[in-house]
Amino acid sequence: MLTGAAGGAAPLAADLLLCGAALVTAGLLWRAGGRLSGGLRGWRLLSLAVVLGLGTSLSAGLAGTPPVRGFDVTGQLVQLPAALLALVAVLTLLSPGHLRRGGARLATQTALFFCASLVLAQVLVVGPAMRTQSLTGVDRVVLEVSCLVTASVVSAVLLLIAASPAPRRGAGALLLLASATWATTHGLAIAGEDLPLPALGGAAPAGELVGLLLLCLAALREPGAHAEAPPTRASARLNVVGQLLPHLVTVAAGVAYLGAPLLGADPSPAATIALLGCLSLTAVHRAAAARDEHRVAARLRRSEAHFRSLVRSSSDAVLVLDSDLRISWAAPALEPADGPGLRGRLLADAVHPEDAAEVAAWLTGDGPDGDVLGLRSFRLADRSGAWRVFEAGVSDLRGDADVAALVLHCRDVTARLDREHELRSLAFVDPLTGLPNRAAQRLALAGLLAGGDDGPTRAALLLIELHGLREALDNAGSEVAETTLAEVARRLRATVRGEDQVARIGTELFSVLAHGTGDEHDRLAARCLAAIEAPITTDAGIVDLSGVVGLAPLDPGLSEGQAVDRAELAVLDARSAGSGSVRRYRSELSAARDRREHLRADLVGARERGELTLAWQPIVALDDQRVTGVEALPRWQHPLYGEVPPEEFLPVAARAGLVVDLQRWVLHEATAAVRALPVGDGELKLGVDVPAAHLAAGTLVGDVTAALRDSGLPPERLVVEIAESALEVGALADDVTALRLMGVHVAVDGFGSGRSSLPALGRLPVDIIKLDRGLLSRVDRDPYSRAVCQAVVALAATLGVDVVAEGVETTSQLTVLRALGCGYAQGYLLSRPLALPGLAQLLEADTGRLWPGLTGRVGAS
Ligand code: G
Ligand code: MN
Repeated sequence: MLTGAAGGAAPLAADLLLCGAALVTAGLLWRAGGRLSGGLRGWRLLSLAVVLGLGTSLSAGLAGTPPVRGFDVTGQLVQLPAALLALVAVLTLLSPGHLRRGGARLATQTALFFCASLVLAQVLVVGPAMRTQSLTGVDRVVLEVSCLVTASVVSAVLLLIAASPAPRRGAGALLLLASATWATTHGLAIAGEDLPLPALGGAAPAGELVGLLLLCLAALREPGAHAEAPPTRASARLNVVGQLLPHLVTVAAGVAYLGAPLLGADPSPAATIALLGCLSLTAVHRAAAARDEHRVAARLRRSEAHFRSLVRSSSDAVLVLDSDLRISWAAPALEPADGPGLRGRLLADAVHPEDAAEVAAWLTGDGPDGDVLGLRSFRLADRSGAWRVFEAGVSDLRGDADVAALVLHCRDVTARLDREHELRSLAFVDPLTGLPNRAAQRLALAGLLAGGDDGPTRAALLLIELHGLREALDNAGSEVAETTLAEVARRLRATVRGEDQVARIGTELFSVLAHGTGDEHDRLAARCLAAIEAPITTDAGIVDLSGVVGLAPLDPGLSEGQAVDRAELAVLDARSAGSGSVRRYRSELSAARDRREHLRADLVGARERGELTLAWQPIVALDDQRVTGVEALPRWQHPLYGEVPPEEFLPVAARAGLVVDLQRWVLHEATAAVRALPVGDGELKLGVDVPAAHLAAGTLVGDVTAALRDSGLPPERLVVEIAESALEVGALADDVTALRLMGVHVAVDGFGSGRSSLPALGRLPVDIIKLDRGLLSRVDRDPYSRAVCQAVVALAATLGVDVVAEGVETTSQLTVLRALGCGYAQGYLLSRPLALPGLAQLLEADTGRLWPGLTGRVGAS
């Protein structure tokens, strides 16, 4: 390893440098070995080999071996152990798995390299050495062995490139360079004698140094634990170089062998044998390679067949398109049985003509970057020529050099679309009756309206509301109700014309889209009612239904929503007219509804805007003709509609949730006003209506208390007037009792207007009865009314309850009431509701007396 040159300062420096370099190299190699996990310790053996080479060279140098240029048997011998150790080290680095996989090809390739190296060694080193130094005996043997070992080391290193994990090939290549440098330096040292090169003296240490440097680099390139990383482009290239090298070296060997005679040297027999070995190994290598290629080709064919059969059997049919969007391959599932196949056709020509443009646009890239993206559907003809719908996704493999195609993965979705269509049609059917449902009715209606005016025959929308179904359900159960509904559907269907649509659009609501002229619709509506009202026989007995019909002609220009709205208004109108009614839509219905809606909107803030006032109607005691009480009546002066009566706006307020607010205002305003009235003995009572909605809100007691507290009006002067129907609600009795305990009087308002019964009178928690206007209207002419009034008055007297007659309009009514013994009266005959100043004036005039004869005088004065 060392130059072995002793004496002189320069060679000593070179030796020292080499020693240092060898030690550093050994250290790096040792460290590289440490990075390997497991048993592989090749790098450490290599490190030992370097140290061993250095040691033997040093000891040989110290022993005083003369510095000989040319073959030095001792020098060769001392280096042999280190070289053998290096061989073992490199072999240890090889991966057995890769060696096995390399098979015969790797073996012959390595043997070829070995033989070619031997030829080169024979021709370039042994030949000249023999010629110039005429070596014999032991020297010759040592030289040959030395050549063999060197060739073995270099061949083993070549194996390291060909048969080790990809990441280690880089280190292997550097190792190969190092070993080649070492072998060349070695060869030059032996054969150099013969060469006329003066610079050779310095070449040996330089070569050694370069070799060590390459070893260092190889140690640094050792990938350690990352040896299993996937191959890179560089490692693949090294693999090719590794396979080519044996052949290149063989060529070099052949050239050297043939060129030697030209230089006047005969190749040795050993060289000839080695060259023949090379030639035969080349043949063997070719055979091994051919066998491998055959095996690979067969495997490729098998896997291709495997994937082809997978594609064939997959339900996802594949189309492969070339760059012109021409079909270069189509899965058999897509190919029609006869006619022109798909292959070779443009996809846009093969699909349904209506889909062609979209497909072409898609495949020419409508993605953001001109990419072909997403799913598209198109139709392709099947074997029988029928169009089937395919949903296709695309893989753009045009950038992949091996494929260079667009691959469409198509799925036949025809069956799914059929199913969806079926489902969609289910969504338009009422499952119970089989009639079209609301959605279908809307569609048909929209269709009719879009059809425009068809002259004198104009369609109409009939809404038919069933009455009595709920009772049937409660009495006989859902099965009977369902049978009944199905029967109604059948009858209605049989009643209308063929082109008319009967639909069930609600639980108890049917609709008919009827064609025909004006009064035909009315007759149809009557026939529908008759069909419903005919008794329906079920398992549970006979079901009697009735109903109402709302009818809205489909005037031109109506929207679908407006038509339905009109028919609904007509139904409401028919409903209020009672079962068995048919009502046509009239514009007044819309006007009334619009008015309700306007009132509802305008009621908010009406009080703040000062539109609400109170009117006061006196109540007169019939015995002394004095005003003993007054009823405060809310009035709404609407800016557009004028005076709106409470009968109209109270229900609106109830629906808008404004009742409590309104009532609080009435209570406060009325109590304060009455408190301020200049009434001498303060006997005047104040009546205030309390609607059912206020009672239901549960705030009545609190509201009354607050009003009395704020105004200072004594509770006994307040009369809360509650409708008879509201009083009967048991849950509210507590509030009424509480009011009476406070001292507030409670009156039943409008007694005798509805379902009043005399026996109930005793149970109502009241101290005043206000006889209804309706009952009084005929009291002077109808003995029956008079008898009822008489009975009420008599009963009230027994119970200790006062009776006020409401709505007294004639003197004869008044006369009768007096005769019956009724205590109090209120009505237009005595006084219309007055504004507060009018009331105050009335109370002052005639010392509070009010009578028909006097009224004239009040008005006159
Ligand atoms: O039952 P109630 O107290 O709510 O009745 C009061 C309503 O009756 C008030 O709106 C009032 O204008 C009205 N009214 C009062 N006296 C008469 C009358 O003599 N004839 C008619 N038709 N209505 C009256
Ligand atoms: Mn009243």
